[in-house]
Amino acid sequence: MSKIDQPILVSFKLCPFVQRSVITLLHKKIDYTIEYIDLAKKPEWFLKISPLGKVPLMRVGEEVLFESAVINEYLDETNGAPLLPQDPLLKAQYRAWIEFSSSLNNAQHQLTQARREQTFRQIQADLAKKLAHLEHQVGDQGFFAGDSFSLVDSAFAPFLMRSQMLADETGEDSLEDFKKLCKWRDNMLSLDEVNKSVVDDFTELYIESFYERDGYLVALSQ
Ligand SMILES: N[C@@H](CCC(=O)N[C@@H](CS)C(=O)NCC(=O)O)C(=O)O
Repeated sequence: MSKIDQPILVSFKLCPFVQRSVITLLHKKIDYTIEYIDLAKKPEWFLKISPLGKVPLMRVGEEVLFESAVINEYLDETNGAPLLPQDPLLKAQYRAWIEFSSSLNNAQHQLTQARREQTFRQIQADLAKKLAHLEHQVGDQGFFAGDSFSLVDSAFAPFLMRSQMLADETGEDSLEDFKKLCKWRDNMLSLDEVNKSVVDDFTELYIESFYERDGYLVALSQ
């Protein structure tokens, strides 16, 4: 594929939604170009083509795609073996869990931003309820379902990766009561497409982002 035909992923280094698309691109061995922007200073050209002003955004020739779940389905449908089931009911359920994963990304982000202990603990308790639903749903072989990778795995892997980093940094692991989720996380973190889906200094950047915020997590880390 010539460089001109490659999809261009417009990105932000810390964004878990961007990371989902990178995982899918890597898993499917699709050549792509990545272009980072500063979300605090969104460039004019980006604002012109991004209806929500959010990343990821994917340029395919003259066309623009937005929303990570949609980008991932496009990548899936146009490259290799499908990562969603064919059965309409099962496929709808997978899509529902992909949507659910977004709420975990948001809760995790709020955890890193909470300033007061009370707010932090409330977000943590809400997150634990969501994780209990997920534990009930997820398979026991290190993938969302069965023994193979699906778009649900790319959707959750960024959350799982960050949960490990937060546990390492603070000593509090939001997944500790959930055996299958821990197994899923371990397996996701052993995959090349997951490990290579972030920049080399991602851990430092991620940890730095919540130290900059100086929220309750910082107190926990000390
Ligand atoms: N539902 C969107 C969420 C994307 C999203 O929230 N991206 C964040 C960065 S992680 C963003 O671009 N925020 C910029 C803003 O809201 O101004 C998706 O799945 O692509």
